[in-house]
Amino acid sequence: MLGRPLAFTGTETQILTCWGPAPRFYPAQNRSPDVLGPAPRFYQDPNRSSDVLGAGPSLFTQTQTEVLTFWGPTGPKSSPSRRVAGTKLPDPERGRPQREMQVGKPILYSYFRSSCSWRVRIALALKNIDYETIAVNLTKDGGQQFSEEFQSLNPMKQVPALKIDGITIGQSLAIIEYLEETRPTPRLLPRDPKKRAQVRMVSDLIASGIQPLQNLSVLKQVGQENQLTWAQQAITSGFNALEQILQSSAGRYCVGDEVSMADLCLAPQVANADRFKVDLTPYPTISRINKSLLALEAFHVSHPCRQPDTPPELRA
Ligand SMILES: N[C@@H](CCC(=O)N[C@@H](CS)C(=O)NCC(=O)O)C(=O)O
Repeated sequence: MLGRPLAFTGTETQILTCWGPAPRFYPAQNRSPDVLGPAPRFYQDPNRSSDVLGAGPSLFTQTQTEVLTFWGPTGPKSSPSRRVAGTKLPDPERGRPQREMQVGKPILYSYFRSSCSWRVRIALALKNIDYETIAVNLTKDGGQQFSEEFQSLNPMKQVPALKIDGITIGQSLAIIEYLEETRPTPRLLPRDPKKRAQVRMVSDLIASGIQPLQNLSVLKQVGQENQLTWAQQAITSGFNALEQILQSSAGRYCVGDEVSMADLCLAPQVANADRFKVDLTPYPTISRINKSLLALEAFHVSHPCRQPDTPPELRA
C-alpha cells in the first residue's frame, strides 16, 4: 500500500490515486508529522475492502481547498512497489467512524414531484447516504420555495438544496458532483474522459435543455391553457435529440452499462414526460433505459410516489 498519493490536477478537482487495499484516512491529530498536507477532511471508500495489490486504482477526488493524506501499513514512507498483499493496516481509529466529513445528517430540501430533487435522491440512495428530508411544497401557500427561510438557503427559490458537511448546495448537478467528489462510491461519472463527457452531455441536455422549459415557473408564465402543449413541445424536441445520442452512447444505461449521472437525469425526465402525456413510442432507447432504471432499488426508493411528502392519493 502506498503511503504517498499520486496527485493529478484537473480543472476543478484533484484526483488522488492509490493502488492496493482501501486506504485509511485518519484525522489530523493522529497523523504522522511527515505526511502530506493539513488533511482537514477524511473519507474512506467503503467498497474498497479488497486487500489485493494491483486490483486497480481507487480514485479519490477532492476539492482544491482540501488535501487528503493517507498512508498504508508501513506508514507514509512506504511505496506501492514494496506493498505486500495482505499486510494489515495500522488502526488507530478502531471503533471510530471513518468518515469525518459529515456534520450531522445531511438535509435534503425536496418536493416529492420535483424531478431535480429526484435526481439527488437517487444519488443519495445509490451512495447509501442517510439523510433527512425537509419538504418544500411548490404549490402550497403560493409556493413554499418563495418563503424567506427557503430563499436564504437557495436564492433561486428552487428545490433541491442539500445541507451537507457544513455547507448548503443548490443545483442538482452541483450537488451530485459534490457527492461524487466526497463519496466516490459507486462512481456516477465514468473514469474515461470520453464517457464522462457523454454523461455530462446527456445530463446537461436534460438539465439545461428540457427541464427548465417545462418547470413550474415557466408554465405559470405560459398560462394554463397553453401549458400542456408547451411542455409536450419542450420535451419532444429534447427527446428527439436525446434518442439519437443515446442510440450511440447507451448500453444497458445511458452511457455504457454503468449507472451514471445521466441516468439520474433521465428517469425523472421520463416521469415528467408521462405527466405531460408525451407519447414515448418514438423513443425506444429512452423507454428501454428508463425501464431498466426503474427496476433498480435506488430509483425505486427515491421515486416521487414514495416520499415523506407524497400525498396519500399518489402513494404507491
Ligand atoms: N437547475 C436546477 C433546477 C431546479 C428546479 O427547476 N427545480 C424546480 C422543481 S424540479 C423548482 O423548484 N421549481 C419551483 C418553481 O418553478 O417555482 C437544478 O438542477 O436543481
